[in-house]
Amino acid sequence: MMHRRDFLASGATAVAGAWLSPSLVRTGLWSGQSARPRPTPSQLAWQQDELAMFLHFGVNTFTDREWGDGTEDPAIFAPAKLDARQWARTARSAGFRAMILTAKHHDGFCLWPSKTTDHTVAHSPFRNGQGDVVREFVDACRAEGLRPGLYLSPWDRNNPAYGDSTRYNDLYCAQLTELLTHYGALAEVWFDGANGEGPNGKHQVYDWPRVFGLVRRLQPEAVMFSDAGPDVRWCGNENGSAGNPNWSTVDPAVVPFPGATGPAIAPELQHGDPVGSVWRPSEADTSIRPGWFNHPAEDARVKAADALVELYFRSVGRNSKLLLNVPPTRDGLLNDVDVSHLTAFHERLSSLFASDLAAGAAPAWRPTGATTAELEIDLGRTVTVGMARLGEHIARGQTVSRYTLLGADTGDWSTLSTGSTIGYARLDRFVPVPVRRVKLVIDEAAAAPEPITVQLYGGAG
Ligand code: FUL
Repeated sequence: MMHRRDFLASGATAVAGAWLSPSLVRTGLWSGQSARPRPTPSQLAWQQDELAMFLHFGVNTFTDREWGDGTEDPAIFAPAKLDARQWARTARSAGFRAMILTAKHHDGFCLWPSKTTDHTVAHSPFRNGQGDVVREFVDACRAEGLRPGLYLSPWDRNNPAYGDSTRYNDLYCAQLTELLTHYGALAEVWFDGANGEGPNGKHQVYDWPRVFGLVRRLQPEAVMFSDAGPDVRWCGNENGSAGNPNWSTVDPAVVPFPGATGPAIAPELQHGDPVGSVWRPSEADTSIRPGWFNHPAEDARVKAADALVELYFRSVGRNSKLLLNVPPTRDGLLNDVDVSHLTAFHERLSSLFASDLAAGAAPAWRPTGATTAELEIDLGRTVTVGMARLGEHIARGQTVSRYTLLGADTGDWSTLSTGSTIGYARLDRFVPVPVRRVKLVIDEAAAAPEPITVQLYGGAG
């Protein structure tokens, strides 16, 4: 199996923190506030989802593999109890706002009755060959108030056209057109950079401008995910950890196409670029299980609530969005173990964030220089604080690069936490302390900072 993503992840570890030391202001590279990139309404809505569920499902579910080789017989695809409403109900009740289904993985098997190939559900026993998993998926999403997204693997190990670049690009665009025109509005289209073409002589040159243009034309509201965006970027690893710092701006020239490799890629994906010219926030994807597809042998290795809460802090809590994979079983249902861990995860988050101790207080915002500021909150009473959620008003861009959070009861200020970027959300946990006043100092920013939202919680929980 190819490990391009592991390779990138190791690079990311090595450079973490590289952005922290030099003074961002002293670089003199900052452009004015008005020139800084901002999100489109679709990018903003995407980030506000916070949690999306990924569903890896297909012939691999039946062969117990992670990467099918394309020789699978469609007859093996027989999810007798498939219930997409159960997927969507589980997602919604666990606090997820979007879901993304693998309409086609690297094995080339299409979960919808594509006219472009026979390697589809139409040639499987599922609903006697009359079924359409993509249809059931989007209908279930809409019924439960979730925003649907689709994954269509560019790498296709089944299709004979693969490697005959023009022919396959036509076919890939035809498949994409089916997905973009038959199933209503999609919130996200997911392009995987994985490619293990190997020694069979098939090397495909993708036409990414054409692919991206097609999505933009047919579904202008959908965001496109890939290593290279154009709308949202991979976070650079598959363990769901966003970078720290994590800018939502990037230099588009550094990651020119999905699947590009090289030493500059991993740091750009993990950290973004404070002077990047485009808004391309990071999405952190990982699986609730060791594998992306459901393998019964991994039932005892499903991430429990504690691990999921940590994941939330490493992704959403670092200005990213979490795309958590919860793969359906051969029956076509989410496994009870996965469902119970998601329920416990949701209960933990609900109790941690149940009561904002700063609610109702009137924060005082004071610029202290061109790129520095302070915000002070008088809570009017002493409360024990162990956690903070900070947020920039990202509709107007992202600016903060270094901050200090302080608290005081009756005496002097003491430091509660320090950090680098804030962006959409920054979650800090610290030893719970009694405070009456809280002060957020913006020590450094890429442009004049705007008032920050500060929410305070007891923590521990
Ligand atoms: C990778 C793929 O190779 C995995 O199978 C999975 O789909 C993951 C989300 O992306 O690149």
